[in-house]
Amino acid sequence: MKLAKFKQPNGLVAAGIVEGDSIQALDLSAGKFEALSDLLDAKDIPAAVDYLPKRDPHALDSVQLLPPIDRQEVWAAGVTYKRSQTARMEESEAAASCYDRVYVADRPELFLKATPHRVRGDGQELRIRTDATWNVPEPEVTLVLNSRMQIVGYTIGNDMSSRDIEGENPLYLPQAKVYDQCAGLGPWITLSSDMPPREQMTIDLKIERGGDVVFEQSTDAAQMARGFEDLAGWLGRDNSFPNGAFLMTGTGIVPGSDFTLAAGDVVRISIAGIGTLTNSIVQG
Ligand code: DO4
Ligand code: MG
Repeated sequence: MKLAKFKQPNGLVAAGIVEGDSIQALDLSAGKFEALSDLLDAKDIPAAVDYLPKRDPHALDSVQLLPPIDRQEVWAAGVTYKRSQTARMEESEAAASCYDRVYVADRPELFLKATPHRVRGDGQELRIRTDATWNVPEPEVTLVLNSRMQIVGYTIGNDMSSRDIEGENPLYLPQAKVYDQCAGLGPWITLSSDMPPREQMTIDLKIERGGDVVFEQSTDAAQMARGFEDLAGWLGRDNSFPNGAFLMTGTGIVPGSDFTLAAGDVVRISIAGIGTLTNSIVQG
């Protein structure tokens, strides 16, 4: 089952269920849910969705999808793949040992990535900071956690990052990672029961510039050095999430050091079991 947020042709925002090429708005109020995050907190989400009245279907390509978030915080894990460890160590000689140590440490790197207003969905623009010169998208399997820190679903995350700022000093990480339009989420949430096993969760990143593909690479979630449950467990330690949370699980794809994103680029991230998140890039 795939759950989304979208703008209906009448302009009203709704939660919806995606089936094939169509989407149907759900009447959340019939289940006394105020928002999609409440539905994601239900004990039995498929049963709750079955119970909710549904409106007439719309063709998916005729509606504007929105990021499937309302009140949750977005967190992210770092240096969970070997490729990320290597890339960070190249970025900053001074901080190399931090990245080297965290890759093998019991405690993972976790950071607050975004609040809802900084997030964009499929078809919306993501941004490069005006003061950054070396930028990349980070394609990440993203866990959808309920308030009990259970993994109820998965979506695609783009952890936009300014490598020059992060490389200058690791203490600048929040500025390299958190700013307006810094996070992509979507196009929807696939419930956990409908996801393929982790070894089959392929992750593909494609970056287009002026109609040409300028970067393309694939990996899969089995390359991760940590488990999804383990990351969710660390996030929930001494930390409560009454509205649930999203947790980006780190990138296994980092373009070479000579590559930077540019305004006008189109970033497509595909993850097996979910779909494709497409965002165009702006700066300033
Ligand atoms: O330590 C910096 C952040 C790393 C990160 O975002 C990642 O590995 O995905
Ligand atoms: Mg990342």
